[in-house]
Amino acid sequence: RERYQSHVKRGPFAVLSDLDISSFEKILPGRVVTDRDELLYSNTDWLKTVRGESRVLLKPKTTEEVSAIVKYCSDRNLAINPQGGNTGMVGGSVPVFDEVIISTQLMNKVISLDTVSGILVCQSGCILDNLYKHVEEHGLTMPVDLGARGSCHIGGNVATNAGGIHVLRYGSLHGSVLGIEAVLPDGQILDCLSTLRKDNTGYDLKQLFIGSEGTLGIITGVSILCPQQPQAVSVGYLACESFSQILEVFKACRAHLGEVLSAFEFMDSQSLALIKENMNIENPLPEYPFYVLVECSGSNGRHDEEKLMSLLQLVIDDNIAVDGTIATDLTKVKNIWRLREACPEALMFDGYCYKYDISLPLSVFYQLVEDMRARLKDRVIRVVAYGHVGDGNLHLNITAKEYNEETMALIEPFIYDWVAKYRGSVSAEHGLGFKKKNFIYHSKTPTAVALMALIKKTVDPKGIMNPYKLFPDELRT
Ligand code: FAD
Ligand code: 2HG
Ligand code: ZN
Repeated sequence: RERYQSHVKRGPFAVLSDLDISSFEKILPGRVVTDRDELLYSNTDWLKTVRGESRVLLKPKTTEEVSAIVKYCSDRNLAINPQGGNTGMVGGSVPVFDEVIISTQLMNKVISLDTVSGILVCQSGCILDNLYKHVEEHGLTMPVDLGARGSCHIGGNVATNAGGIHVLRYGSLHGSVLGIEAVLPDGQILDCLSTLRKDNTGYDLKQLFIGSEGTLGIITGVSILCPQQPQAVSVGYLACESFSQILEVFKACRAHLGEVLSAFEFMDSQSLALIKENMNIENPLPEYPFYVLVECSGSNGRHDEEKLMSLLQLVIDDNIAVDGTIATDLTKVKNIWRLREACPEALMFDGYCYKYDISLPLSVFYQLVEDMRARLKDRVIRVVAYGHVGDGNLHLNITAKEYNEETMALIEPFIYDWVAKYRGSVSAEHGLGFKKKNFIYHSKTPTAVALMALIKKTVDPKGIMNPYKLFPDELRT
């Protein structure tokens, strides 16, 4: 806490009183949490790197209840922290000081599913994995998928514009979310919960909420277009000698797998060492510098499998991959995905993790990792890189026994300057939250940031909605 408390000042908000607690009790009988243990969990982020000190956690069940508590907070000038599954990676999901936590965990109802159009309407607190199970019963799937699927909420996914493993196939949530219902910072309900594919009646307000990280209001309902569930999924796991070979494999996959290509992920050898050392997960292939995971899914399993087999043969014959294996049955497919999805958790066992989620042109993608290794030498335990290479999204993680000021000074702002030099993004998919907000200018122009601040000021003039997040310190309202 001390590390950042000295840099951030508490805003001019009211301090929670006993009267506030009893007023919340009247609106949400039995759903006002002041228990220390439960609060500690909601005050601490998944990575265990930031912690707030909120004294109350509210669990509404309906949009009207959210509206009533937000209106109360607005009238009292109490700051609010919207919270979904608390799996966010940039410190956005937990309070910085004593903000009132409003959790969507009891807003977990599916409202409707149109099985002809594939349009799902649900409350924002539905856990992503539960939505998968629900729509799969009707031959559909979700257009977003990520390792945190068992805990994250669809509202949190939308609020962060979560990317994940299937952006390559289904695009981002900006395309698949059709409507949003949100409670604005003064308690008004904004009903944009459209189920229309086409609606050009003025500004598309829902887009503002996608990726707004809880700063414009609390998303209470989501309408989302679900694709057809693939009949079969097969996965190829290949080894390469160099990063440029990975790019060649990607090119080959795009050319030869076409419409059945659904994910293209990479890991370097340090990632494989990480999961072996910290979670005892074995690499099924011998040691090589790089690995790629290619997923195919479509309506004809045998056809996809044949395509993947011939792709594997082609990349080996052309010397752009050195080894590989294919999995078609569910357990093997899951085991291969486990190699990639275990990485975030495995990092935690080292101690402290300096986490970076960046977009870069593929031509310089891995160069940053090498520059970082050369810069940090043996100051750290490891520098590992994996990510959604098919989307140009690198996850660069540096671990050490504990946080160190001098190490940090070697990493930042060097890494962000490097990214800005190549016109990359300092946050590809995790958002800015609390941890990255002061680097926004590395990826956005002053004019763009000023317009964002103007929108924030208009929607949330008191600045109560997730303060200290997304905007750089000097622009905080
Ligand atoms: P939270 O963590 O609770 O909140 C995240 C942000 O959204 C906060 O700013 C919060 O205030 C805001 N928020 C939450 N709910 C609402 C709401 N209803 N209304 C308004 N604001 C709200 N992210 C990716 O993009 N791609 C990945 O591949 C990916 N993989 C992950 C793997 C693991 C193991 C973990 C732990 C995380 C991963 N993440 C990934 C990060 C994280 O899961 C996503 O950002 C996720 O979408 C957050 O959802 P959540 O419900 O946990 O939201
Ligand atoms: C993933 O793709 C997540 O696994 C987490 O976005 C990334 O651990 C990370 O840095
Ligand atoms: Zn990711």
